[in-house]
Amino acid sequence: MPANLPPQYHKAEDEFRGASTPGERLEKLREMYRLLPKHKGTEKLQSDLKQKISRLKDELEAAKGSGKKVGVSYRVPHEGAGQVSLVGSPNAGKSALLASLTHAHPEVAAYPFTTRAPQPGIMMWQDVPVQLVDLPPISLEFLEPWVPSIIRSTDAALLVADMGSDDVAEAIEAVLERLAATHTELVGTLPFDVDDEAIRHVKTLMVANKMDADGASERLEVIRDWLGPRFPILPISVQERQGLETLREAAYHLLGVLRVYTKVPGKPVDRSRPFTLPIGSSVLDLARDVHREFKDTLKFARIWGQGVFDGQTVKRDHELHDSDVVELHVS
Ligand SMILES: Nc1nc2c(ncn2[C@@H]2O[C@H](COP(=O)(O)OP(=O)(O)OP(=O)(O)O)[C@@H](O)[C@H]2O)c(=O)[nH]1
Ligand SMILES: [Mg+2]
Repeated sequence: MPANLPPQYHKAEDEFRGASTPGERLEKLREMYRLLPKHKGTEKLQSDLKQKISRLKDELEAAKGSGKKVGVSYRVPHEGAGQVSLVGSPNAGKSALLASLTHAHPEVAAYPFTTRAPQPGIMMWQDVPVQLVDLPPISLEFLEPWVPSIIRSTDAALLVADMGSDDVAEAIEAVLERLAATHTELVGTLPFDVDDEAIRHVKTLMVANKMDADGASERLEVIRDWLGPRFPILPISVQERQGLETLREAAYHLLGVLRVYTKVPGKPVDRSRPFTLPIGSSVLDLARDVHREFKDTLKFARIWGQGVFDGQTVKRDHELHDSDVVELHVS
């Protein structure tokens, strides 16, 4: 890669990587080509870009010609402390849930198969941003081919069930079966040992929505008997705004992370943005996230929080706890 490319080129490239539709990707590739200085040193890049543009154009043409969305694939760049997919049967209230927990404005409708593309939104739990991704529904007859790969690449899932429907059990079974057929297993607890590397286990909370509907409590009993051993189940009603605060917290805990605040020696704590790291992380792991070089230059840390006295000096391998304040001392 030639080093002297203009910053606008790198910006277009970043946008290309973040684009979620083939149309957007094509537009960004064309922009990159336009911005690329045309000289001997960029010849290889010019030809790569031209090839990519022509391949993508073919794909889009083929999709138009057959009237089908051929080659559509979506990627949702991860944001916040973790990404949680909204998975479930048609009409369960996934989009309504996204709309009530984030600032996103997905289409919500009283008929099934409303959502056609992934729609991300940021949900705050206290001061931690968690990314939710609304997805098209899954049923026995219908599964967008790109949906399992998004679910496999997220950190956790909410399995949204429609407690207003008499067919809720069959609908959930269909979701679980269709995903299992793609080696994607929704589970309440991640297995300790995985024999088959092809299988991706996704930590899941079941969200029993529409608890305001007639007959919902009876259906919940049936679902609890069946799936209670497999998933934690949280009853909610998006419509009545019941259980939503509990859900925010539960969704955060699904991620298996802790948050810590950093402090520069002699300065006040930076409470504007917590760092989030996997539970079990050490002071050294935090240092690595704060600055790439800190992993080599970190000498010790001082901590305010659980299991230490205020400002206690700790070593690099000290295990962090939620809400700790950490002052990193580097050489
Ligand atoms: N009674 C009741 N209706 C709800 C509740 N939550 C959502 N709905 C309604 O259920 C219908 C479907 O909601 P959506 O959010 O579009 O459902 P979805 O799961 O995104 O549907 P697809 O995009 O087709 O998969 C809408 O009419 C919502 O208003 C709830 O808690 N109670
Ligand atoms: Mg929807």
